[in-house]
Amino acid sequence: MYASLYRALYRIRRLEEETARIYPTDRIKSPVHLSIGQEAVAVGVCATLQPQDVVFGTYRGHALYLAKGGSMKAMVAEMFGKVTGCARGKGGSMHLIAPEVGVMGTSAVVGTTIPNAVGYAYALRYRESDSLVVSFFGDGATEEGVFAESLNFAALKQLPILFVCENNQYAIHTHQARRQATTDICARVTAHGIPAERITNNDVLRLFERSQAITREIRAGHGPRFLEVMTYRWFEHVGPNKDFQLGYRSLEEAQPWIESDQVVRLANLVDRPVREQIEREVTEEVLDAFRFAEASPFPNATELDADVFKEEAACSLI
Ligand SMILES: Cc1ncc(C[n+]2csc(CCOP(=O)(O)OP(=O)(O)O)c2C)c(N)n1
Ligand SMILES: [Mg+2]
Repeated sequence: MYASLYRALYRIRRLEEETARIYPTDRIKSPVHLSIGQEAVAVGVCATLQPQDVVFGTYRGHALYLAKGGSMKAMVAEMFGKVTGCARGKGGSMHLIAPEVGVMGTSAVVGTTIPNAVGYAYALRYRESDSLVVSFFGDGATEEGVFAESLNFAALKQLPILFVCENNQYAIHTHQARRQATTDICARVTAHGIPAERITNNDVLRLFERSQAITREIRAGHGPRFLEVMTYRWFEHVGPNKDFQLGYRSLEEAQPWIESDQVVRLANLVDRPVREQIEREVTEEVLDAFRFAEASPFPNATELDADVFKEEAACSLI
């Protein structure tokens, strides 16, 4: 298990490091919100999901898309704006989607995929499916009105959904304590009748263990659950650089998170030959994905208004 968790973490880290390296060349045509430092959240939860389970996420979605099984080639091509991208080059990094593996959508508009996820969970309940939905969002999204509405409805209908708040403590440059009158997000959630718990330290193994137990309960029909995972973004809010010189946060604050890097932690739990093989394979996969994106064509101009509106609901996964 350590080897598979390490591979999942390392894939995301290497992909995003390469993204940061390439970004200044302007071959990537969309903004990028890196998740370096936060990989454990998507990996720890997704490792406990079944293929037919679905996830919804945010513009900081590289980690989630990859952890749930999205194609790396299609993701990099999407960032390059190429027709081989997962949204045929129209969505960019902030709108990754791979319904074939249960990545139902990520969005730039804060909080908007939370009610989408609840709606999907309602459909699952209606169809008596034993799949479940996981809704990932940031601490900032918990300030959106639709967050409270979604919790209420999910609790009322006892829907098969796990809410995962990736609490990196910042919404762009503003700390949670300067935005929220009560920063205890779990307390606000339990007030809606949903059991909630906090993982305080980005611990991928603890998260895996808790997510396994919690998803089992959801699948058994016990209704929605909530996990708040404390984590930390190492890079700037958007873009390929570090931003500790800006003054809204300090390198000292980041240091404990960097020292407890879950990628390094898992690397140390895997035998050296296995680790080296994983690193070789992943590095080749990452370089291959960038070569694929580079070699792919841009969409034809005739595609401009294709796939932007669909009359029938896509329910093939339900
Ligand atoms: C509805 C809406 N309001 C404001 C914004 C501007 N905005 C973009 S990212 C962001 C911060 C969100 O922070 P959080 O949810 O904690 O996610 P993180 O970036 O930390 O992953 C804001 C306010 C937006 N995109 N959508
Ligand atoms: Mg945040």
